[in-house]
Amino acid sequence: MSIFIKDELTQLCGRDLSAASGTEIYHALLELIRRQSEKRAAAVTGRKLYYISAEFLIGKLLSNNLINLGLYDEVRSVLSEAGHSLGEIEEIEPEPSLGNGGLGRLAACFLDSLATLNLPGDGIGLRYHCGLFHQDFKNGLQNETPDLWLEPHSAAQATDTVFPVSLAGTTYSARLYTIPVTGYEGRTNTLNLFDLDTVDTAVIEDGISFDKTDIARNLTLFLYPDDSDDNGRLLRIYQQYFMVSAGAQLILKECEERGSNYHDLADYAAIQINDTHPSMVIPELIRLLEEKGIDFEEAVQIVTDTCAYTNHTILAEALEKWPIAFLEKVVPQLVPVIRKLDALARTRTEDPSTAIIDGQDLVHMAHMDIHFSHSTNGVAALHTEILKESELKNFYTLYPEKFNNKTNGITFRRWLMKCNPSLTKEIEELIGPGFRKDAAELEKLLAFTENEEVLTRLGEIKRQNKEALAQWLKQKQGISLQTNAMFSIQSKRLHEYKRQQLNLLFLIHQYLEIKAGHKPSTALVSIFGAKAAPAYVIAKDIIHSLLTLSEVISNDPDVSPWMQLVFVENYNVTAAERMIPACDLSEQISLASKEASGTGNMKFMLNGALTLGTMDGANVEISQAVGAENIYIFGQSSDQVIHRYAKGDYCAKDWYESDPNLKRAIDFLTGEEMLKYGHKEHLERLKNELIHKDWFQTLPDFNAYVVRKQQAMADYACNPSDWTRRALINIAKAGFFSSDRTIEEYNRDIWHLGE
Ligand code: 26Q
Repeated sequence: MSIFIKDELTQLCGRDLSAASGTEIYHALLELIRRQSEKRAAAVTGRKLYYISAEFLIGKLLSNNLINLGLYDEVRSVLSEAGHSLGEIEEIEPEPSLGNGGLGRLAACFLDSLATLNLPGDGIGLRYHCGLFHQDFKNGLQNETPDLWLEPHSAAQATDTVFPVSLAGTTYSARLYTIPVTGYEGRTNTLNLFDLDTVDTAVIEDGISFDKTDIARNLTLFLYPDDSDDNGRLLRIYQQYFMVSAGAQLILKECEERGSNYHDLADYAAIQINDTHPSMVIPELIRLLEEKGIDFEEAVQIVTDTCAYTNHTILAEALEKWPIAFLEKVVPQLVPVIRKLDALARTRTEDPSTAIIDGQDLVHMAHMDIHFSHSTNGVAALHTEILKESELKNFYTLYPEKFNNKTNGITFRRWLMKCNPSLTKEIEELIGPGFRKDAAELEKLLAFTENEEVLTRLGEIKRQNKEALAQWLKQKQGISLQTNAMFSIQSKRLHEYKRQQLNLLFLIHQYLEIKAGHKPSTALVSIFGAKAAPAYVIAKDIIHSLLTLSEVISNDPDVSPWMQLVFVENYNVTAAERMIPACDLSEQISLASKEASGTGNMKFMLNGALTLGTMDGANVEISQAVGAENIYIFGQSSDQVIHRYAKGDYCAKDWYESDPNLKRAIDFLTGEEMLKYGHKEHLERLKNELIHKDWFQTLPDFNAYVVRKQQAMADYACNPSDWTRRALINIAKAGFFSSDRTIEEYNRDIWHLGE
């Protein structure tokens, strides 16, 4: 086989591999992967899934595709014979950061699992020219620059397929681009991304700003354009409709080609709507079916039978509500359909809280989804319960049969096999290769929890992964990590509900304790990775406070041997793959009830970290899986939080004034040590926010967090072998959190693919 791979690569490079440049080899590998994956494209019979999403945070594809196609080891050895390393070639590949965080990464994991399980399921999305902004730190502040990831040799290949899309009365051509999605020893599916030929990066001005009104040139320029003004909000509607209209036309075309007469569309297609960003697919499909001669009532039934909706958040500000005037401007052709759907929904209930168009003429996208799809799911058990019992209670009363839970999962190909090869190899030596396709087999590792040799080797793997992270950070940011310390990592989007500020307050407390002569049980390296939305002021203040504290610590010789605070710049999928295998303590400290699921929590667990977390999202299921002694849970319960909100009497200042440690930590934000390195404006604003608002109840959980984290540090220091034993239990119990399991459940309960 090697010989063929070598010949094919050499031929694709047009020269001897040892003479070829890294870039030439990279381009040859892209083509090799395309050819090999085409061989695994399989015919579709029965129902096919279309996973429609504004985000696909796919990350680098090269190594993952090679692993899935079974070519990784061969390509690596062919390259090394020719004096190249796969790692070096991987560096050349730009990361497609076509998502913000959890929701986009989930879509990417789902595509991997669909193809691995040999299920027919394609993605539909947008080919953004710039993914999520690139972050760097200047003067202790986040600085954003465009992420121009597209290059002529991208994995996304242009096709001749174009669909007309009418935006504000002008017809545009949506061109289809495709990225092959390889499954692990499975079939190849397709990620379909739409774009406009006229989009032009030249309209980008300073940083990431641009003329938001020049639709022909800016439509797909940016993922998630700043929506702090009306033009930004309008642009989101333009993008969303462009995606769903082209997507709906693609779906109808493919189903027709396979024999559908449209009346039977639901036998050919299942459409999963990933949060409300693609919700206009419902009225758009109805409109298109009506154009084909199907009457409104039947079109509504067909679309309801075809579509299903996933909710990813209960934060009120993230639930999309569009002024009908905005829709009138951008998509006037949809407004009559939406009005008819609103009228139809009103015949089913008199409850005004479930209306599609409310008294202020706002269109509630989630409401349209729930009325006119056959399934609504949450993404973790607790989240689904909260939807049913509070956020969407009135809908649950109306349609109890539509509601179901699908606890999120992650693909073990990327989040174990690709990112942690040494752990993967060790696992395979212990329990054989079966876990690669059946994650539940990881439970076999439980046979080794008392085996000291195994525990020693696992400890050694963790140590090496820490060294590897240290090397990478040294080269990337010039930082020297202290590796003989406990590594705690909090990496996720920066948001007040995720409470990076709670971690900040702990670190200040710890700093002050050390200054007061109380040495901790272990040295602690606290690592953060997080991007703040460019217009999110307090989130940026939290970043600034962390960066400033990092300076205070590293410049204080009394403290720096015991503590290090490191902020990884430009956290993305590639960075996550480096950080997660090196983690001891996974920080999942959101305010209970606010994190729908979390998926980072699963990645850390799988790589042998113990979780320090609240009873929120999938942490609840993780704690059930591993047992109370193998996780560090703290803080208020979701019921307590929900009651506190309902009573409306939370007063942060009372907590600040009654707990001297808490007061001391908050006051430190604007003390002389911080002001020496930081900016008063930012530090003061965060301090005031914490004392006078603290919307996400950081203060009531402070004390419990400090106690639990110090307990974890003591356990880590006093009994390293027992720590590793508990890490092994976490790995063994991670099987449930494979996205293969999640996809099997979606298929069993909602999609019924191939039938
Ligand atoms: C809404 C309105 C206007 C503009 C933008 C938005 C918007 C954009 C992105 C709303 C939400 C998002 C992204 C949400 C997200 O990533 N949610 C995460 O989904 C994960 C996968 O289910 C969960 O694990 C996380 O808990 C959840 O936060």
